[in-house]
Amino acid sequence: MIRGRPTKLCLVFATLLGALVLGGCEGGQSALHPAGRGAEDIAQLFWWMWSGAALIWLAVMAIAFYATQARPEAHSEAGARWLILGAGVAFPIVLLTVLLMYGLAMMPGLSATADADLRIEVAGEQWWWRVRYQTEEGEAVELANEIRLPVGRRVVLELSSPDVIHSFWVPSLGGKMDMIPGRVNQLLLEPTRTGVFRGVCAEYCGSSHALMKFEAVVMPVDEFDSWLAAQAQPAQPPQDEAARRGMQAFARNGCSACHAIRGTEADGIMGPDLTHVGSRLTLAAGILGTDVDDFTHWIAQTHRIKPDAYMPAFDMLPEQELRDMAYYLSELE
Ligand code: HEC
Ligand SMILES: [Cu+2]
Repeated sequence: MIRGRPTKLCLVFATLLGALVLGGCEGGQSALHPAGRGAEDIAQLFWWMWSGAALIWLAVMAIAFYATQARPEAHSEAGARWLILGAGVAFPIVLLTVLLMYGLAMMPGLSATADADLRIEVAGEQWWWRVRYQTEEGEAVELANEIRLPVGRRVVLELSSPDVIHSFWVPSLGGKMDMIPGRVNQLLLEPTRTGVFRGVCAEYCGSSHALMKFEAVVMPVDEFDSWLAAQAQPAQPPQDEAARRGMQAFARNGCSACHAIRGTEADGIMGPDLTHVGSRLTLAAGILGTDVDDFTHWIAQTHRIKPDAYMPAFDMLPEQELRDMAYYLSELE
């Protein structure tokens, strides 16, 4: 009676913990809800390993129960030796070899990057993602913190970094790959369904490492093509007086030293390309939305939002000037 209670408590606790942990796996950032070929393979490997571990755990518990409760008297030494040799040496060797083979056999498929339908360069910056598409006309389209992919196509990401090591990971779409200065690592993604999936930096890269996310948007092929064609266009000129004031303030305050807006004088390369920044899903690498308030907030409170970001905060500017710039940028769709 008394023996039973802690076991029951443990069970309840384990179930609750399990529910909590698995509950965190819902949504667009889950390796257990794969939306890409690589992620499917990896999830399958995970479930094999999980089920195997669960079975072995149950067997060990059963043997322990048998030896301590069901037949607590002394067991023969010969029997114990066989158990150790069989279950402790032979069984793990066989099982781990099988698992290793299974895992190794999976690797060529995950890293076959030769025949890609599309190549996208992605650089890990401190603390955002520079994304570059090479269009057929030869002009590069650059954007930030958003990677759009056509569903069902083999896309190879060419991953690099100008300074420190980052790690690129969209759990729902595929495996994780480091971005290492001086190298280009290739990662194959083959999305199998449309949707918006969350990506993160999975390697500590400095103070704002945790504020470095992005959206991977998987679209139907024709929608993807028209999206890319729209992104290749230069920025639309200001449509009204407030936007014109915003554009002038942008030039006057030196924003163009770091930011490019194709079709205008702004051609800085240190920060994100802002040509179509108003069309993006997030600002500042998944931290803010993209309405006028978000832009104003970012431009004035840069370091409150993202400590140590390589952009000066402009909180000394008059409110109206900030809002004009914010409005101008939010209209760049
Ligand atoms: C010294 C270079 C520098 C200057 C000057 C600068 N920025 Fe930035 N800006 C950056 C960097 C770097 C980032 C990326 C920060 C991050 O997310 O970590 C950034 C991000 C942004 C973003 C978010 C873009 C995105 O896609 O997430 C906006 C909007 C922006 N800057 C507007 C401005 C405006 C407006 C000015 C002028 C008032 C300005 N910046 C001046 C370097 C600069
Ligand atoms: Cu990083």
